[in-house]
Amino acid sequence: MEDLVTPRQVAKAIDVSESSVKRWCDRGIIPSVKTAGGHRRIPISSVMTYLRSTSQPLVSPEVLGLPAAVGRTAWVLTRARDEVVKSLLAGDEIKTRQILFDLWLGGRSIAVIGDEVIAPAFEKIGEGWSCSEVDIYQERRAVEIMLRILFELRLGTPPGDPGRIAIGGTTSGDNYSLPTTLVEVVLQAAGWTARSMGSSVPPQSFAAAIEHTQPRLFWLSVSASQSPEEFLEGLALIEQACQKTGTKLVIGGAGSLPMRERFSSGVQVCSNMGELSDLATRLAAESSPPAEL
Ligand code: B12
Repeated sequence: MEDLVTPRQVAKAIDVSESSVKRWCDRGIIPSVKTAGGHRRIPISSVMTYLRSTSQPLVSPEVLGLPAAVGRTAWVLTRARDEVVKSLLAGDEIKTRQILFDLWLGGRSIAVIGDEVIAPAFEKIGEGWSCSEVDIYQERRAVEIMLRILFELRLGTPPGDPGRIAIGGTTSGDNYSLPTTLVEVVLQAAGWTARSMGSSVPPQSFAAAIEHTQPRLFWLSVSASQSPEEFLEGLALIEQACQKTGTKLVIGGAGSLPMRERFSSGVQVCSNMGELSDLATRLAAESSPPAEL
């Protein structure tokens, strides 16, 4: 997917005149930038925000680098999940992308898509793997496909507030990349500048990242089952760094469940992306300057 597109491309994609698109750009209805030569260029994220807010049909999605059928189907979440399982197991990236973009362009939030389609779809794939109905390569390929689509969805969200930084990832021994990437996209969609540091990062290194970056929020995604003693020892280092920098520490993921009772009161536990998104919105409102009367 291209990051910037021309008014002509947008006009073709939504079947309106180029001059209408240029007028919307000039009025700020579709935020755009100008090249050195004075030509308007539109970030894909602006086009997506416009489409989501107006429900304007996407007539030629391929002009914006999206699969030809995007924007044509209104999905029920449970059916979308079943179709995502099928398309992921078949390695059909185009179909998977189409379903997720349809949901998103249809107004579903990334948090809802994550909680109600992506996580349950992978749960099904995990069940298939544990009873040998799904081959390892199918599971690994499904993760790679989903990561690419999440990055594309992130491109579709406006850049976050540079003063509202969030970083996070998974600690040593936890090789799961999908949940931490999903957290990044959910926070980005809530207006944060969010960057996942990836998976299996030693706690000492996370502490260093927190001190260098001074984020407002730090997240830990815990999927792999961990030795509680080892995890809590690492967590203490991360908490210390968060206390120094005034960073909110958020933990989520199934692997954190057995240890939750032992977290200190400074740790905010979230069960899913919906809760995280609500928390991120609340924190953002606390840090915003008061509205002028
Ligand atoms: C893909 C996968 C892997 C891949 C991951 C690859 C990658 N690059 O990410 C790899 C190959 C690493 C893997 C390895 C293993 N896996 Co595995 N894996 C999965 C699978 C199929 C999907 C996980 C996933 O990405 N889900 C998608 C995400 C988005 O959903 P989610 O994790 O449920 O997250 C949601 C919430 O938990 C929450 N959340 C998660 N993180 C956070 C963070 C924050 C801040 C917040 C707010 C919320 C939040 O929000 C999300 C959306 O609702 C699961 C199946 C399942 N049920 O989850 C098995 C599963 C977790 N794996 C399992 C097992 C057994 C293993 C291995 C031990 C296998 C082995 N013998 O080697 C190893 C352990 C690896 C390790 N120590 O890191 C079991 C765990 C059983 C158990 N109860 O312990 C499962 C459940 C499969 C099964 N049915 O048996 N796995």
